[in-house]
Amino acid sequence: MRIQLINPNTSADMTHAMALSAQSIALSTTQIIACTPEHGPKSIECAFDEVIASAALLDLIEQGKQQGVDAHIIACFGDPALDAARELADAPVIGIAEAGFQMASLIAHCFGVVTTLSRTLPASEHLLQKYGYQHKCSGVRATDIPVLALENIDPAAYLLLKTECLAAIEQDGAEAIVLGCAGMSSLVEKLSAELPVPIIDGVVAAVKLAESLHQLGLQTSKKGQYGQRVSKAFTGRYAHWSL
Ligand code: 2AL
Repeated sequence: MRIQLINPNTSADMTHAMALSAQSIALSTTQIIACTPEHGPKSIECAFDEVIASAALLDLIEQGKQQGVDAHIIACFGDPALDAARELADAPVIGIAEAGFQMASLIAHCFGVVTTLSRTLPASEHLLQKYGYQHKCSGVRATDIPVLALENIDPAAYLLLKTECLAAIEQDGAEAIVLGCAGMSSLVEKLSAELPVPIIDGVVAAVKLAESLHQLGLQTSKKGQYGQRVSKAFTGRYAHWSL
């Protein structure tokens, strides 16, 4: 099986780190094809970043489709352009936030989310609402650690992250924690060893969901919302999307 793992921000170091996590958990028969867009923000931390990153992300989905990959993963916790990517792709497209919520809800009565900047809290809350997981979520907490500071995280920032996870468990009643950034993928083992509840990284959750869907022969439904996009002309720099 070939899984296209897309980091929608332009930080190649972050792509490399999440690819290592993904490959370490994948079946030996699964190949992870990690990609980074050429154009866009170095990290995705607000709605503006997300919209700008989405165009390049969709180009990568199309590239993966041309290469015949068996699944696409959008490895950013805002699940940017997930619905649009599903319109484009035939193979399953999995967002790491939805994957994290799904896995957490199977092993815990309620889960907490611990994410990066406070300003991303409403975005995470909107996703929980959109996917129907609000009733399973004990709360979303921010660490105010910028996404790029997660690479080579310093001890003070790590302590902050662990402290918010503990607060989610002790104060909010979280029975599992979903990590709210793809950049936290490399920290899941250490956090799991140090905290008393399951810690879920959306990147590896997405890999395992992709493998399951592939083994079951399940593809994106092309009836209704994720059907072929509406055919029309696109102009200017988006002319390549004309259908
Ligand atoms: C993210 C993420 O996963 N990648 C990125 O650039 N920003 N998420 C976040 N909560 O800031």
